[in-house]
Amino acid sequence: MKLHDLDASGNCYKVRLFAALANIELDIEAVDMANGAHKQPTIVDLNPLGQLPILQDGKHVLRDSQSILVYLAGAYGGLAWWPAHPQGQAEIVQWLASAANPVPHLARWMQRIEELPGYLPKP
Ligand SMILES: N[C@@H](CCC(=O)N[C@@H](CS)C(=O)NCC(=O)O)C(=O)O
Repeated sequence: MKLHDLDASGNCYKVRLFAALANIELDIEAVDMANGAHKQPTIVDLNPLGQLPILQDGKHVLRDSQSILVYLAGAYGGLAWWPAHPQGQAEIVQWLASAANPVPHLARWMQRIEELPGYLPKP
């Protein structure tokens, strides 16, 4: 199973971290993003967005870190990582959605917390 990867990428790191935790072996293929390799046909044919990570499992190609995490957990992680019941699955997707865009989410949470009376001291 091949992961088209960028060492410095947080989205790629999520996938590498989970694979390590769940003992899933990945063949890591470094993509030379600094020289534009992610916009070349080798990558764009797999992901028209020209973004990393991309997972290739045989003929199966996935192009988003959240979907790759769900796939790895469901296909290889076992029940410890991907429960059988919809409630547990939905809770996992809920956290993946929150983590998908951490900076805007964090800004919104901070704004809401500030609006709660007495929660934070006013400067
Ligand atoms: N939603 C995607 C975002 C992927 C993404 O933004 N990847 C960055 C590296 S962290 C990238 O490839 N950027 C290059 C570009 O957008 O041209 C995911 O979660 O995998």
